[in-house]
Amino acid sequence: MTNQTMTLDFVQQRKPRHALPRELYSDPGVYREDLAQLWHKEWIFAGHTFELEKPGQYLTLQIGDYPIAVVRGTDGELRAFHNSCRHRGSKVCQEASGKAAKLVCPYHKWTFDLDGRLLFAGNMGSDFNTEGYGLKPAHCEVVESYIFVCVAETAPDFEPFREAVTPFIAPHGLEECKVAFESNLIEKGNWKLVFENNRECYHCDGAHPELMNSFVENLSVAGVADNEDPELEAFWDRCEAAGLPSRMAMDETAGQFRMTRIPLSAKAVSYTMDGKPAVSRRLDKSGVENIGALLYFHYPNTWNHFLGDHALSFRVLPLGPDETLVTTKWLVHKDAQEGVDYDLDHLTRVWLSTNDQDRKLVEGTQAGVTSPAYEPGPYSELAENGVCQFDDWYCDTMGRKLGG
Ligand code: 3BY
Ligand code: FES
Ligand code: FE
Repeated sequence: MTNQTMTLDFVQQRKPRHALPRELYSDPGVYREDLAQLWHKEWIFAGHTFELEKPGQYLTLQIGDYPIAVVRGTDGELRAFHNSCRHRGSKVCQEASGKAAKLVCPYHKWTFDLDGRLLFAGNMGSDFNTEGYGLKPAHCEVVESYIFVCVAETAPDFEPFREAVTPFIAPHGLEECKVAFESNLIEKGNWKLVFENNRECYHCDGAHPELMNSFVENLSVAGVADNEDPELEAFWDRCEAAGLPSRMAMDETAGQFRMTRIPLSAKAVSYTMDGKPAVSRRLDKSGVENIGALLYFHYPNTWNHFLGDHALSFRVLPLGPDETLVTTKWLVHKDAQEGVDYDLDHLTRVWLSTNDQDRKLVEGTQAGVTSPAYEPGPYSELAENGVCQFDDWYCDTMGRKLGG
């Protein structure tokens, strides 16, 4: 059986409103298909434009099999390249991020311009033509500071997502941001367990004491409760009147992305231990003090929170069938000074704790679903519709791509 037919089999075996069959979380052949059909084909969030402000600044990431470098050119353009030298294949940019006048391969010093052209290759003889040996480009799009990369030959249409997400993020002033702190967490679990865990807060009361100071799960926001919630409606009206789109918008085609604004708990305006702002300099210009949290996700690799005083971006990258890298960035106004406008511990405590608690939950689940005795259990009608929506997206998308 090929990886394709095996993966399609397991996708079709999935019981509606139940967790996925074990193999979808652990089988190396399924993992290869996840890479082939999703990670090597979809738009993947790489980082933010404000991390690459100056010409020559670059960041690198690994998208499945593909090492990628995103580089700011001398012309101000951002470009994504396959980070594989056209001589004998060495990674050209070896650091997670950096700045260089030219991209010099560390192996035999082939030297590439910031736009990818090969400028210099020593000892190659006088009739060696550098043309045709430039770094191979990958697709690259930017929306409201979010850099997305696609390694497929033909990329999916980026425009529907751009159109939907722009009005939500634009008022949050992301172009005026900097990264105050970054954490990189390796979770010993399949990437789908990482995302499933993010799509529910059924576990939050028991697992996230720090987050629960400010976060309340609102089932109406999750799209579960049929009855209208007058308080939520009033909150949305107030935010929208101040120019902040808030009512949930879901990708109607495939359910690949969603935006919604949620109120925080009564006395909280930020994800801090005391609920007070972590940063004195605000990001948005709405003039409304309590704007809750704007949440947006884009499958398969990012979820985000935008608050009045700071924002958080999360990037998921698979490292293997049972290993996933989660990168979290705490974004603050670029003029905010550490120690003056914010205290790093006050800013990061809640999500550093929450991420680590989630890591343990994911790792425990990976260990449990690998058991031959594991049987996919039912999702809560009330509290697990988000997880179910993620699994539906995964199974529908894989089914469609594998011709099921
Ligand atoms: O990011 C979300 O969608 C929220 C935050 C915590 C859990 N989850 C439901
Ligand atoms: Fe890059 Fe040789 S592999 S210069
Ligand atoms: Fe959690």
